[in-house]
Parts: sequence; C-alpha cells; structure tokens
Amino acid sequence: MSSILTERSGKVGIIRLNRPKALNALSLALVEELVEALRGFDKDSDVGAIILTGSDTVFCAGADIKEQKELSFVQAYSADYLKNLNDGLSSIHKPVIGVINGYALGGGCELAMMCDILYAGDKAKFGQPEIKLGTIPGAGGTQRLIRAIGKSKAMHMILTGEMIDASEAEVAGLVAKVLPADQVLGFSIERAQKIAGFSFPVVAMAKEAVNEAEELNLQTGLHFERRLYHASFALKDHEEGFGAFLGKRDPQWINQ
Ligand code: CO8
Repeated sequence: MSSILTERSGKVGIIRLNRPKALNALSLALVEELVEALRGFDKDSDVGAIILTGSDTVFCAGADIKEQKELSFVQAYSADYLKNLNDGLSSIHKPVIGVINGYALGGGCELAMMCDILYAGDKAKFGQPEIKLGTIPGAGGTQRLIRAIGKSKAMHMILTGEMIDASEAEVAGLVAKVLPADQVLGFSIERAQKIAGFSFPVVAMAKEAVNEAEELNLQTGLHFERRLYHASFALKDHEEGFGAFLGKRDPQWINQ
C-alpha cells in the first residue's frame, strides 16, 4: 500500500500522509514517496499550490521509531538519514500549505514547519518529544522552532518533550489560523485555490523572498527582495495586474 495519497482539487494538489497504523510516521519509503509527489505537483503547470495533510486524527507522529531503532550511527551518518525530506521540501517552488489535525510530533512537527503556511484544526497538538526517546530533533526542530515561537517556548518544548495545543500554537505564531477540526481542510483548500488563482511566477517570487528572510541578514534580504520586485516588472502578468487595476477589471493571469 502506498504511504501517501494524492488528489487534485482544481488548481490545488493535495497530498495525504497515509500510514494509519503507524500514525503516519515518516518511514524512508513514505519520505521518498512524499518528495516524489511534491516534485510531481511542482512540475505540473495546472497546479498552483500544494496541500500537505494527514488524516482527520493525526498529521504525523514523527520519524518511524521502529525503523530508526535499527539504524547505527554509521548507517545514519553515511546515508545522511532523512536529509532528503528537508532538501525535497525546500526545493519546491509552489506554496506548500500544511493542514494539521491531531498530533504533529517530532519529525511530524518538523515536517509541518517546513511548509509555507500552517492551518490547524482545534484538536491539533505539536511537540518535539525526542528527548523522551534519548535523542534530539533532527529535521529542523532546534532551528525552525526557535524562529517560529522564540527561544523560551522552543526550549520548553524540546527540553520537556511536552506538547502545545492548537490555540497555544496560534498565539505563539507557529500556525496561521486554527479552525474547528472538521472545517480546516475545506478552509485550507479554499485558501490554496485563492493562491493558485494568482500569477504562478509572482507567487513563487513572493515565497522565495519570504523564505530567504530566514537565511539572510536584513540588508542582504532587502536587497534580494528589491531585485525580485524589480524582476517582476518584466512579467506580462505585472503589466496585466497594473492594467487591470487601472482599467477597473479583473486581471487575466497568463503565468508569464
Ligand atoms: N513511529 C512508528 N510507529 C509509531 C510512531 C512512530 N513515531 N508513533 C506511533 N506509532 C505506532 C505505535 O507503535 C502503535 O503501533 P502498534 O499498534 O503496532 O503498537 C500505533 O502507532 C499507535 O500508537 P499508540 O498506541 O502509541 O497511540 P496513542 O494514541 O496511545 O498515542 C502518541 C499516540 C502520543 C502519538 C504516541 O504514539 C507517541 O508518543 N508516539 C511517538 C511520538 C514520538 O516520540 N515521535 C518522535 C519520533 S523521533 C523523531 O521524530 C526524530 C525526528 C528526526 C527527524 C525526522 C525527519 C523525518
């Protein structure tokens, strides 16, 4: 059985993690399939945004504990265990919207943080429980969490292994919005359709500029942003957007 399910809804590609018996844990096979599906939607010119979700009750319980238990240091180090997950996500040009219901733990919380926007159901729970297993977060938990929610809260989660709930995650800035669990996917698909309705190259530029902010100092980031902003002037969709506004009509994007 496939570890993920994919479907299309209009211009949105939807990927669901699908290992219910292991609470969608990130086996090597799942990660490979996930990265392949993301790349497939990224290349598909009819898709403008991607949704990554789990089931109604669990997003992802982290790295596959049974699989990881068998790995020696040398095996993990030599194969750079699970680096392909981060590399895969960060190479996607289209926005990836994480829709979280239930647990997002360990690598699951880290996978969520690799997404561009997070919407959560009100029963969602986020945690980095690796300390309870005798290890530490290995896919960005110690790096992205501190940027998302600040040092003290990140340390609290990583050092105690305690979870935070959806409303705490929203207040802390980890997720963009919390909705009733049964509404969050529908809401997210609508937002993804909205994003996919804009000019694809402009959306990709905006995503790239925002993500660069985490890597660059302010002056370099402002320079990078200005260069992309100037570059957008060369797009036919720029001409169309400005013309449509001034002509008091809806723009017709051609993704050029
Ligand atoms: N891996 C493999 N199997 C899992 C995992 C997992 N992470 N989590 C749960 N399962 C399995 C259980 O073993 C159980 O299987 P079985 O029925 O065969 O015994 C089944 O899923 C159901 O689990 P529970 O019976 O425990 O369900 P509960 O509802 O009682 O509890 C919890 C749900 C709280 C989510 C609990 O399962 C739990 O604590 N799971 C472990 C969470 C965890 O510690 N995650 C961190 C893993 S380490 C990690 O992620 C390191 C990150 C490194 C980078 C990864 C990048 C990809």
